[in-house]
Amino acid sequence: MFQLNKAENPVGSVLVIYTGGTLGMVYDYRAGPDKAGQLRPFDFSQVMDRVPEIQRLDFDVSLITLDPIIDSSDMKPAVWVRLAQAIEAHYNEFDSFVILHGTDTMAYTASALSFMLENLGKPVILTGAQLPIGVARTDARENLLTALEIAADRPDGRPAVPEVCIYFNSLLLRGNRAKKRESVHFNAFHSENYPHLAMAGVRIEYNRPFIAPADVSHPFSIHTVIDANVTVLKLFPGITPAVVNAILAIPGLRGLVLETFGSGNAPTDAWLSEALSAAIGRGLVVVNVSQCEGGRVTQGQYQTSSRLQEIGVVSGADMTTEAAITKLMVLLGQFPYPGTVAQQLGTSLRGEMAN
Ligand code: ASN
Repeated sequence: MFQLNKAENPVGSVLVIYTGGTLGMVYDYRAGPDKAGQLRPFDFSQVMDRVPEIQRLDFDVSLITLDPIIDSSDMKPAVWVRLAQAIEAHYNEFDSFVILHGTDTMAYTASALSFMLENLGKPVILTGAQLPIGVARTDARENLLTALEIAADRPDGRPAVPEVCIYFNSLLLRGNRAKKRESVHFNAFHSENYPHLAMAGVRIEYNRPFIAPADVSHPFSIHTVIDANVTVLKLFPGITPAVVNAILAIPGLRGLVLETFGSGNAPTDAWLSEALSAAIGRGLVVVNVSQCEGGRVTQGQYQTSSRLQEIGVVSGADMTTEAAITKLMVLLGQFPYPGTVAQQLGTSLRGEMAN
């Protein structure tokens, strides 16, 4: 562990967990076919020299680095487990946690952690950047400093946001409601179906009615068994039985996120509902989320979705695909029976869906 700031009279303490991502990358000019430079992860203790402002904060900041540091496109459930274990190991030592993460899969990690961390009473804020911290116009410095300030903020002596969140480009979003929507501009994340939890301008303005209170009814604990025998099936006009049947025949498959049209609609072809119904009968858990980012699945609103409801497809309401797939993985790791998984899947566990 590396101490980044030791405040004189610290008002709190934040543990930064560095996983990689563009924020800490450097251009490697030896790589790449045209020698134009390729971005690769870099040792963060040196990157920290780029943010001397950290030493002016009035709370303690420490750093641990996951080994190896990765581009977040290499993220795996095993790393989520290591992150959850790191938070658990240091839970009593620190008031809050900031995870530095690549943007590509940040919404998946934030969603997964929200389900893996049980009875969370402290802020866990993921952030990253679109440009490396060493680049003059970088967004990394603002994202990192504001994420730290929000993590450490304790109005009335209690953490301002005791949730798993993403902070990016002035907005604090609930982690399991966020989606990466932009790969070029700085506004990389949005949350279509849930309001932002805070906006950082001259002051940090919290959207208090939408922030979940700390859940301290039981001691903090973590789920570390993740079952990745899941997949996503995105429907499109013209999808063939061969495609659907091949997916449903994947050996060991236990969960399927079905990305449907509009408010949860699918083609009414008998072969499709028969194939899904047979798979559900064999114990596959199927959850219906919409390809639309806004709005929600309402099974039964149209004829084209009532059959899905009848055969036992779970309505994902307004969940993102990122939330649905990670929730499935965590629930399948916890419960052996498809019925229990399906029941939990259709219930809001961490504010990831409207009930
Ligand atoms: N490929 C990078 C990552 O997700 C993108 C980024 O961080 N902006 O690690």
